[in-house]
Amino acid sequence: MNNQTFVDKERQYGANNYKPLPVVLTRGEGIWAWDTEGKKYLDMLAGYSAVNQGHCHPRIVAAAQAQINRLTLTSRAFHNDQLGPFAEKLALLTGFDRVLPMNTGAEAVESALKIARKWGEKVKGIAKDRCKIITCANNFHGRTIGIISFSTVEQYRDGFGPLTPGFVGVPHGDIQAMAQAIDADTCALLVEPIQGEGGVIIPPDGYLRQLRQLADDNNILLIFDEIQVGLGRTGKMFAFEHENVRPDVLILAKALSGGICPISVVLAGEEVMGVLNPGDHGSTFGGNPLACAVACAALDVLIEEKLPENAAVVGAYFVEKLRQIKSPAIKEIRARGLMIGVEINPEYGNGRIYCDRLLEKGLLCKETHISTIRFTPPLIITKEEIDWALEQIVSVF
Ligand code: PXG
Repeated sequence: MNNQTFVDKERQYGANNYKPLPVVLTRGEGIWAWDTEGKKYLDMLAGYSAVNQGHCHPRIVAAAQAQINRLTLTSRAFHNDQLGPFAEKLALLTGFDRVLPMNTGAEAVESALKIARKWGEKVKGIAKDRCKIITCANNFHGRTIGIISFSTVEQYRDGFGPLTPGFVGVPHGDIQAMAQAIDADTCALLVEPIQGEGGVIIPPDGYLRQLRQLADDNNILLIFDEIQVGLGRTGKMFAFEHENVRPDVLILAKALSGGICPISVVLAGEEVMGVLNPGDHGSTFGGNPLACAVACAALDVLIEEKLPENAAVVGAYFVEKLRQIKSPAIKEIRARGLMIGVEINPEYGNGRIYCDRLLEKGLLCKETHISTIRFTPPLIITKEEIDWALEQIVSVF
């Protein structure tokens, strides 16, 4: 069967909630992926940063294979011998006391919101059903009804009401607006340290530190969603390290499994996670031994292969070369590590047109918010491979 056969089957039988580029992938290895007709592509999207370790990393695959032959799911009705060691590894890596395992990013965000509200009521003493959480305009935290209730993208909300109350939005990067939105019922601030899906939007220097201060001054939890920017992407293991601050609650997903299976976590200190008691929250697949074994290997690869460090070095090189491209089509380049956004000048077409051309040249890219192309390859990429990608990018621009 050729590419078109698979496209047609998806169109006929699948829900129509995506508009993929016309490529059908069948195999991946490292930074490369192949379509069903044998054409090879450099993956510049890396599963929206889920594949930071590269496709089918041999060490993570081996961990998955070993575990899949032994035990895959126990439910949390019983203990398993993978969850404890995984939680320990992550707690030691991040410095948080406790780990709540879930599956998708959106589930972990929902879980963090629940924890923050319960902390607000039971610890801070906010009246029942009064807790308020402040979020940022242009955010992306997932697709559940709770989360779309504070999205500022009309399409994500339209038709899905009634939406959930209890959220207040302020512009991302505007500390004054954040300060003004706080009142006695505020239990948490939910922020992406860099907005990914929002178009690689980097807040002003000092913003994260100012958020920390605001949260401390007002007895409010600071929650960072590092689902997309965490785990090495920005040149540090976590994006908050760029400003030497720590959130009270950290949410991770995507690259936690290197793209092999869904696994997400909420991390917090004892006094915050301590609000959860048996029966308060859960998930059939959350903390399953297969995902935990995979995540342990995926974390080992990030650390031992020094992928955050590589993202810093190769990312700086990539951006320097991108900035040398003299094209009126490029409006702005925003980047940190290997989290790179190239905004297209609207007079020169939308991002999709460029992604279609880059696809022909062998680069898998996806636009976000119409005008921004993300270059977020696996963090294992080398300068030589970047040079090849640059030749293709230059020829398109
Ligand atoms: N937070 C951030 C910062 C994200 O980038 C999520 C939460 C939600 O994760 P899950 O695992 O529930 O998708 C994301 C996801 C898509 C898509 O196709 C998702 C993301 C980016 C681009 C496309 O739904 N990010």
